[in-house]
Amino acid sequence: MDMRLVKALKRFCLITMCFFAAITGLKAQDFMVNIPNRSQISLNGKWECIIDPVDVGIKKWKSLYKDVPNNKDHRTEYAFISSNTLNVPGDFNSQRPELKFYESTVWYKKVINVKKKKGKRLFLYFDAVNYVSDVFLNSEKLGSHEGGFTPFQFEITNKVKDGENAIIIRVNNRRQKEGVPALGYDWVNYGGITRDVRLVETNETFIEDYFVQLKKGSGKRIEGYIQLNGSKLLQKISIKIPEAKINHTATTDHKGNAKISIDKKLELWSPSNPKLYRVIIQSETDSIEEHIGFRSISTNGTEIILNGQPIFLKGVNFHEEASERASRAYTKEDAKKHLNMAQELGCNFIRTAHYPQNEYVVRLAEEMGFMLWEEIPVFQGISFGNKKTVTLANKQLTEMLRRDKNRCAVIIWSVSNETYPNHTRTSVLKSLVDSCRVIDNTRLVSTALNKYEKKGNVFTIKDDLIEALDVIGMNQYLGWYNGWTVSPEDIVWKSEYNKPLIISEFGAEALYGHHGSNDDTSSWSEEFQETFYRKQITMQKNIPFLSGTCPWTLIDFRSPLRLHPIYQDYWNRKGLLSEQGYRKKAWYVMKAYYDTIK
Ligand code: GCB
Repeated sequence: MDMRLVKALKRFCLITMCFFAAITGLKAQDFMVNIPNRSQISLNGKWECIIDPVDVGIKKWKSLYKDVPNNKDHRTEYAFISSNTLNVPGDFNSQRPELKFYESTVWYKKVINVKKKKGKRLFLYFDAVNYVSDVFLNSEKLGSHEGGFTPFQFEITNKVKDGENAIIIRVNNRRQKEGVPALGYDWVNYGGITRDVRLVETNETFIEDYFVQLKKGSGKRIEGYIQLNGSKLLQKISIKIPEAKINHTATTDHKGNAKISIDKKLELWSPSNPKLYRVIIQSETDSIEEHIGFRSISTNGTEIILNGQPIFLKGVNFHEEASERASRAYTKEDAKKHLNMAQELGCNFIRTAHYPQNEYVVRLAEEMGFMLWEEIPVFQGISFGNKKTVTLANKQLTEMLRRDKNRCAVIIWSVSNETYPNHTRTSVLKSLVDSCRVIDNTRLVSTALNKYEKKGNVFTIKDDLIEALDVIGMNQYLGWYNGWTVSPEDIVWKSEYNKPLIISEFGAEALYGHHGSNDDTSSWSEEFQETFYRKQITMQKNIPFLSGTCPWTLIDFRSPLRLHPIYQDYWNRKGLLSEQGYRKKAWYVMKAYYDTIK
């Protein structure tokens, strides 16, 4: 076994022990994968709500599920009423003007009608809720989940009753010093049940999880596992890929796990040929299917290699925000809009900054042929010295990998964005990199750094974390935050590592339709942004170890940090597109550059 993996395994065991030690109270369970293709009822729609700025309800939740007065003395001051609702999915901030920058508690309630079936199990599955959720069924607390961008589930088979049941959720999006992300970040802290909610039905023993991808470094060996959940754990299982004439069988062990290894020459997925195969996984008690692609990804010195060939990542960043309606994005149509724009720009790569975005984005990107960089919101100001924070970061990472490990489009897992180098931070981030490699060693691991050494015209990349990474991500804002202290054509980038570099962010602000000086940073003009892009491209073309680049960002996005009343008005204006999708001049510069790269 590769020595790097052995070391990673040792460190991983240590973290896992700490992780379990830190778990207290009722937590969400490991969730099932491939949720879109499970038997389910959508719980989307109108949910009753109570806006609770000072968290009064925390002591009263027991009475909340039956809010009808049962005698004359029963006071219903604290109650759900049917006319007070919020849409789910959807952030609460954009649904009412008074909640625009609200960061506290909202209670949600939905009554569901259930008819229990013998031999079936029921789960409440949340695609994501930001940030802390406490989930109740009737008068019982099911558990809690922390983290705003990954799924969680609770089994309710033995708790639900025939007929009406009330699901109640306390959602709190208050920033926390020890949270992930922590206190400061440059996007709106959209709170609420921001993604789909589902009532999922499974068989008594069901296929809970599987990993079906090409083995690292191989173009033709599929390796992975299938995991059952239930009481009949010893079973014969099969994996079929009809188009490739694969019908592989195996037997699960007493823990319900079967390893798989299949040799077959397959048509490989790539941006120019996003080939996906129909994959059917069956056990004696269950069956599930989805479309899966196969590709190999590796590095060779400073190059990124896809299916044996070097590839340049023509990227772009975007937030999970429907800018045109100033809210969190959550539909397939929202995803399509962003991805179409990225395609028109000429991209083959997307950095889904700064957190795992919804499955519509990831699955559609894969179908359209985009390679993806997925990241957890370990963003600046993280309390790396705090155990709870580290556990939480590790948990979010595990959840992101669990959900998306069968998406071949994901070529890079990123463990952080712009963290300040010091011993504690570096050792925590290295441990997160180890976790990635243990769970999934088929992909590249990176992180977005933003520190480099500057001597005259020489900019040197140096960070102790880099030895643990496959790819260096660098956010640099030369020409915007820092000015051009040296002419772009004279800048020499050096790296102490023989690894590929991706410029994971660069950008400057301009208000669409506003014109002015092209060399005055405070002009906020399209001309300034256009010239800035020309200069950046000139500089980037001179970096011999550059393997990809990602403008910040595709489209203007809302941010409470952006206060200029005329040009920003709570919008970060670094988009190549305005919030309504109009192209700024810089868009054409970037597109022309991408069109020259084959
Ligand atoms: C960054 C951050 C990103 C910000 C951006 C900016 O370095 O990673 O989240 O939005 O800069 O516009 O300043």
